[in-house]
Amino acid sequence: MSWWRSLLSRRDVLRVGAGGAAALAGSVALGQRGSHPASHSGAAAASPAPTTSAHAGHGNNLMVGTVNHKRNGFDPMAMLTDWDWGKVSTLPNGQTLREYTMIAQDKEIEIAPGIFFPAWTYNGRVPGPTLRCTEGDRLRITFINQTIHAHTIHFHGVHSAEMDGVPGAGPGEIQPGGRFVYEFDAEPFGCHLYHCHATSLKRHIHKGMYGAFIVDPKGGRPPAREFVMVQNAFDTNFDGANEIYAVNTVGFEFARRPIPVQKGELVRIYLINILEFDLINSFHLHANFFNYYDTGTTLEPTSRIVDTIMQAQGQRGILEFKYKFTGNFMFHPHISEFTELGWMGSFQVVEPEAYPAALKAAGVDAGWDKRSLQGAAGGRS
Ligand SMILES: [Cu+2]
Repeated sequence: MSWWRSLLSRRDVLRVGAGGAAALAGSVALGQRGSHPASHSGAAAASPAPTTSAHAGHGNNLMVGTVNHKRNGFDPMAMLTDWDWGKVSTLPNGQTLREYTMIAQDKEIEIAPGIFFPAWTYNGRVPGPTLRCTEGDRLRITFINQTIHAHTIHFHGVHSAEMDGVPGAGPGEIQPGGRFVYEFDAEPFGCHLYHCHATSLKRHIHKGMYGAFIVDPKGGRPPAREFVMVQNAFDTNFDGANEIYAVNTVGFEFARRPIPVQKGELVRIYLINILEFDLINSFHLHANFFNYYDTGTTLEPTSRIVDTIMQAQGQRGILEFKYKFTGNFMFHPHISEFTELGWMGSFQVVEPEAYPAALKAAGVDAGWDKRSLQGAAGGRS
């Protein structure tokens, strides 16, 4: 496998992943704008059929083939809403205790059709589980290292030095076969991040050891349809630059399967940038403007009515918007190269009566729909 990796440029990787056909993923993806992805076989939403080379160049194919989510053990669409609330109990002082288990595991994952990446993971997935809690909860995270490298978990937030998950503090790096229990109170509320902080830091991050850490304000946020999007990328030939870009790991996944939302409802996105090697990433929404809550630590927007925001490495924020019109609307970074290399998707905005069909087309069920509705009236558990 490795001989060709070293020969390929960033774009060539996608072409080979597309089965060697002339599937110019980026330009075709952009050319697809405005069309209905479910209307052509190569981009069928629920179960995209592998496209033959005869379809290449047709103009509606984002990439040939599809990713085997079952083999990966995770699905980027499911990841939008699969909050991990932990095992919940109450401490003698009345405080809510949430207990999580995080296991470091090595695993080969498919990040674009036919492109496999030897990842280092938390719980066998990239990004790791979306840990979610409420400000003031006591969090107890048991970390078990089942790999052959030393790892840690470093949480963004407020905690003691011993719980910082960096070499030289507390237990430092957790060695192969080792375990440690991180414990601290969740503060402040916001859209945070956790990641491995073992050395070399960039290696542990680009291999996939990170995830979302969402702390809700005590009073919750207004009810909304909520999604977590982790902007990530993969250096497939280990040359210190990324070849595949995505949200929630799989390139073009939300272009192949647009995310269903209803016209007029409040949509809230927890957006996290965990790129390695590239200094910034960005998020641009089509046919709409949004309010932005930088780091999510305020209940008032820090930017209003914007259509593009920029995030440096490790930056996070919350976006809120409503769609006025039905249709298929793209979102992508306003860094065209990243868009062409996989970081592009769309929302399928529908009238309420068309919503069940849109859920079906996206390959999700009523459970996904229920989990996506959060906030003060949402399903906090
Ligand atoms: Cu690590």
